[in-house]
Amino acid sequence: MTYTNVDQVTANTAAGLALDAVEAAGHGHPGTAVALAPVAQLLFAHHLKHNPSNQDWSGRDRFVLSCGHASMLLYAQLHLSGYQLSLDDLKNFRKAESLTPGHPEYGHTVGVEMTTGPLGQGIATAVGMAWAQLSLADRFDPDYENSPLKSYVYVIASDGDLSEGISSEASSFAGLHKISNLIVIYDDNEISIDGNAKASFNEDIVSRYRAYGWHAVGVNQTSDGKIDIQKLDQELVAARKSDRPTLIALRTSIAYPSPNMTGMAATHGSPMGTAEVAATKLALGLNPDEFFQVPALAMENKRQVMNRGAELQQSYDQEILAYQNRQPSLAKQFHQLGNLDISSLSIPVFSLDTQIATRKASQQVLEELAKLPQLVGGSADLSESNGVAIKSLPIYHGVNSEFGDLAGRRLLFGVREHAMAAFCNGIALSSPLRPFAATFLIFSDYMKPSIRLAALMNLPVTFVFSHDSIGLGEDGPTHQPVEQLWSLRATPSLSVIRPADANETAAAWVEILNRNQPAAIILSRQNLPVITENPSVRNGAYVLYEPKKSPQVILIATGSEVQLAVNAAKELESNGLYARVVSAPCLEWFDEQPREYRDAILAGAPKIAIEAGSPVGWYKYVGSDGVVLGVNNYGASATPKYLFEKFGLTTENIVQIAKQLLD
Ligand SMILES: Cc1ncc(C[n+]2csc(CCOP(=O)(O)OP(=O)(O)O)c2C)c(N)n1
Repeated sequence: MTYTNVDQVTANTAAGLALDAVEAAGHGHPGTAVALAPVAQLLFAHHLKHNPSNQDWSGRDRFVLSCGHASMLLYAQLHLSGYQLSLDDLKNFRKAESLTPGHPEYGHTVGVEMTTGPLGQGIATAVGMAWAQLSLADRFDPDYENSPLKSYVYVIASDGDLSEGISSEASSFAGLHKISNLIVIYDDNEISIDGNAKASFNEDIVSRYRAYGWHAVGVNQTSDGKIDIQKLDQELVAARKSDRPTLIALRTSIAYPSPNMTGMAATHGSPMGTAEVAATKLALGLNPDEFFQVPALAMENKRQVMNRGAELQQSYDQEILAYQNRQPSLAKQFHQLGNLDISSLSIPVFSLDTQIATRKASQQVLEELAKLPQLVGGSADLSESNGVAIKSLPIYHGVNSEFGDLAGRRLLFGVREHAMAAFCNGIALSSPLRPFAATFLIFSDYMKPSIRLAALMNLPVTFVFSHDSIGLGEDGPTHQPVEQLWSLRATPSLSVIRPADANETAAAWVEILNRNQPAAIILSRQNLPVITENPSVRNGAYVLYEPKKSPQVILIATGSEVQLAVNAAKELESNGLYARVVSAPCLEWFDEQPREYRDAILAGAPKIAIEAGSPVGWYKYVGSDGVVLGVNNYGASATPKYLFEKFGLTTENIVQIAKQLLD
């Protein structure tokens, strides 16, 4: 048993800090932070491989607090483990500009490995994190079982996390692939906001996880209602030896050891009040009259955890040296993963006037990009359709699979869009790999919460969405995206790129890789003529067709509608009317350009925007006197030709509207 008196006092101190911080803020979530303080202490002091003096140590284990509302659990633990998070930071819990916001924020607070709060995201993202670590060990160290490249991912998840559908998708995937370096502690406290969680969520979690193929065990409380820390400690050791992911269903009581409020849902999301806080502090062996107290033994914990961290990193450094001697060539490749270099690739160039769907062009580009060792990803059971059945990217089949390849880089996600997106976030969070996640654009809605988190954390995940409009045809309105483009464009920090043709598609991929930011590339199902050469996609929008005389009207279009705009401009010109065509593959990149550039392209003439999707956001570009040709309703099961005509997305209609506008 490793849990000492120092641990006990530190855990009690952490619980006291959580109580005081929530009380000082006047709001927050004390119950779980108080109850699970011993669990966090056990992890941070004895199980996690981490070094508080070097939070960026690439060999560290990851800890994900999936139930992000219990943020004080993490903040208190980080402080008491010696991370750069001061007592004053804890005193500013939930205050503006503090390092201790309501929910943990990645990139904002030292030691926070991902932004959590939307329940279920943490556990699903952790599956991707764990896979990335396993996969790197698989690929770059033949002795992967004992490789220093393999680290563990620990998660604390709540009833809410496991109720969310995404946890099922992700856990099923983790079980299938025996992602054995993933260890989830499920806080089985039977409480959620509406009261007893069993009233809404009553399945046998251990059986459920065993059915997924996990190593799943239950740990009961001790007879006096405490968390059985000794048993948990043993189960964590066993988990690391398991050849499967592990779930430990840990029986706890929310707010324990509060004398009057233990087990009460009221402690989930509200301060417990001064009297109960004082009583709970007494039960914790703390001075009820002292706030934010850190006894000497808790300071001793800080020293011990920091020393342990330094030693762990030292021995890791030696293991890495031994690995470099053992596998000099692989080690060199491994270390170079941090430098993404596309300069030696020959990105395909497509000849004018050939016909190719942008999803197919994208696949040709990806065949070349697969030479980048960083490229990993896959589709939610639509690999061929999405253009990501990349022949040069071997499929990952996992450990002990009858199918073989362990070092593969293309994942068959099955029909699990939401988990796929979170999984890719996890890869981007925990490794230098560059993940992509593919499906039909319409099903981006199934992934939206994870796309939002990718954008919020500014992760370089690329979402590949094919079948971009009514142009997909007979599959009908359930499959025809309408509002999805503007929904994605309304997501801050996400670049949405809808290329007009194959060459714009190639240029888009190059720009996506160079930018290292979240992006969605939107691709056509149907063939499109190649109409651009060397397009300025990186500027977001550019003049594709300039009439002989000063333009009287400006046509802005994206994707499959750009060809219609070009044809319309040519026809107008033959009628003595002059139209410029602006291809606008990425409005976010265009908005970043200097004002002079944007004005040079769009100012000075009335504008018509043409896009086979909802018109809502286009008025920003065409102004109130401009016209938007879009799709104002759901499509229908019919040929693309019929549908484009039905919605007025034709050369003839553009010509007519332009004439009306000029009249
Ligand atoms: C996706 C999502 N839905 C709803 C919420 C609001 N919410 C926060 S915590 C919670 C449930 C609390 O129960 P549990 O997960 O068991 O946490 P505990 O009370 O044990 O801390 C809910 C519904 C959320 N954060 N995320």
